[in-house]
Amino acid sequence: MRSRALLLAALVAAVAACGPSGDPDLRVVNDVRAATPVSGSSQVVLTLANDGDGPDELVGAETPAALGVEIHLTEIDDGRATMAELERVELPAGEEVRFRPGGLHLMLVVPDDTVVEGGTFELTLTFDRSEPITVPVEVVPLLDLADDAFDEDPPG
Ligand SMILES: [Cu+2]
Repeated sequence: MRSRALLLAALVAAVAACGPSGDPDLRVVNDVRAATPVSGSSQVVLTLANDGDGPDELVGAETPAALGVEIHLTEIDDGRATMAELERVELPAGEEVRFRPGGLHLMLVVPDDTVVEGGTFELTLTFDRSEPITVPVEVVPLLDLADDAFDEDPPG
């Protein structure tokens, strides 16, 4: 009976050690830019790469320069653009995820007066598994972000 209990303990330990395999290794690829605000909000453009061998998820973002930061996905429905708010975004191992106008993007809600053309502020990204990443963000005219918008890449 004693060896049976030991075997059971070993099995429980083995199952407990079973999480997602591999470790994520996240990196912000490009300079992060935000658009000058339009009707009380501002879109943030960035690309996140996961160079690791395990998955992660973006679960939130915050900045002292706005009331809040939401993760949005723009969808074209009947020729009309609508935005849905997402709770989290998967960052698969070995892949890059782009946040840009017309697709997946981060949106500053009620940006303050530092979010003006030529201004900069800090943005902190939080993840399910990795440590938070803080990056400087440059504010540029919305049209300067248009090159990135509405391309053929499927979002996420
Ligand atoms: Cu949005």
